[in-house]
Amino acid sequence: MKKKISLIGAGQIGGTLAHLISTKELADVVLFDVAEGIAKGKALDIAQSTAVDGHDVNLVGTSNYEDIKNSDVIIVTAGIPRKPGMTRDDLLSTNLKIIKEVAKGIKKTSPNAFVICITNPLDVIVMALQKYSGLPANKVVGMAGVLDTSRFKYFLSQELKVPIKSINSLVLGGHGDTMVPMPNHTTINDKPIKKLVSEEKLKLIIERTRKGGAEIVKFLEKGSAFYAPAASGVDMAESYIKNLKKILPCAAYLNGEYGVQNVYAGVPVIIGNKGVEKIVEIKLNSNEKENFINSVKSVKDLFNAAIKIDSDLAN
Ligand code: A3D
Repeated sequence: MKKKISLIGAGQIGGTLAHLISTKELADVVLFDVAEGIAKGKALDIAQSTAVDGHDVNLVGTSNYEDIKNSDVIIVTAGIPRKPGMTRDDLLSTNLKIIKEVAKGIKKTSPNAFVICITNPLDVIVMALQKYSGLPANKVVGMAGVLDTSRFKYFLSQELKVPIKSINSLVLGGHGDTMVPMPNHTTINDKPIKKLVSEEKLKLIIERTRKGGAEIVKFLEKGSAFYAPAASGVDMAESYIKNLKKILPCAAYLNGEYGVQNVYAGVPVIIGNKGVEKIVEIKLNSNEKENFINSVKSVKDLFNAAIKIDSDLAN
C-alpha cells in the first residue's frame, strides 16, 4: 500500500516538499494549512503537474485534521518564517502557539507517525512538539543538520572546485549561530579537509555556513530559504519510509548521549523504519566538545524562555 505523508503548513517549504515527494513518488501527500485555499490550490497545481511525467501520486489539500489520519510521516512547517533583521529566536512565541495546536492534531489523528519538524526556532520547537504531542521521542525529530551540512558542503565545493559528492561532512549542535561545523570530520575523497584548505579560508566558510540562512533571508526580503530545507526534509522522510538506515545529522532527543540530558540537539542519528534507531556518538576533541556544549546551552536557555511563555512545557 502507498505510504501517506502529511505536510502541516503549505507555505514555501510545504509546497516544495509536496512537489519533491510527488516527483520521487515517495508517498501520497496531504497538504494541510489553516489557509485552506493555499493548501487546496497547491495540491491541485502539483497534482496536475504529475500528469506531465506520469507520476503516480495522490495529492489533497485541506484544513481538516481528519484528512491527515493515519499518516506514516508528518512534516511540520506551520509557523512564521524570518524577515530581514530577525533572528530565529524572535519567532518563538508565535510559533509555540501554532505548534501546540499542530501537536494536538497530530496526537489525535496519527499517534504512530514519524514526525519531522522544520518550524523555527528549530531545536526548541521540536522539543515542544514532542512534549505537547506526547509521541515517543524517537518518532519526533528536527530537520536542521542535513541542511546546515549541505550548506557547508556546497561552500567547500565552490571554494575547492570539487564535486559536492566527493565531500563527506557533518554539522552538529543547535540550528543557530552556535551550530558546530566539524572540519575534523570533513573529508574530500577521503582526504582530511584541513590538508586541502587554509585555516583562514575554512574559518570564513564556517562563518558563512553559520549565517547561511540569514544570507538568503536578506536576498529574499519576504521569507526564508525553502528549496534546500525541503530537500533536506525529504531525505529524512525517505530514510524512514524506505528503511534506508542513513546516518543523518538531526535534532534528536538526548538522554545522556554526548553527556547531555533531556534536550534536543543536532547529532548524527540512524533513521530507519523505527524512527531514530540510534544516536551515533562520534569522538569530539576538547574544542568541539566545548562548542557543542555551548550550543546545547543556548538551546536550553531558549527552552527555559519557552517555559516562561507556556508553563505546560515544564512538565
Ligand atoms: P511560510 O511560507 O510562511 O509557510 C508557513 C505556513 O504555515 C503558512 O502557509 C501558514 O498559513 C501556515 N500556518 C500558520 N499557522 C498554522 C497552523 N496553526 N496550522 C497549520 N498551518 C499554519 O513559511 P516557510 O514555509 O518558508 O517556513 C516555515 C517554517 O520553517 C518557518 O518557521 C521557518 O523559519 C522555518 N525554517 C526552518 C529551517 C530549518 O532549517 C530548521 C529552514 C528554513 C525555514
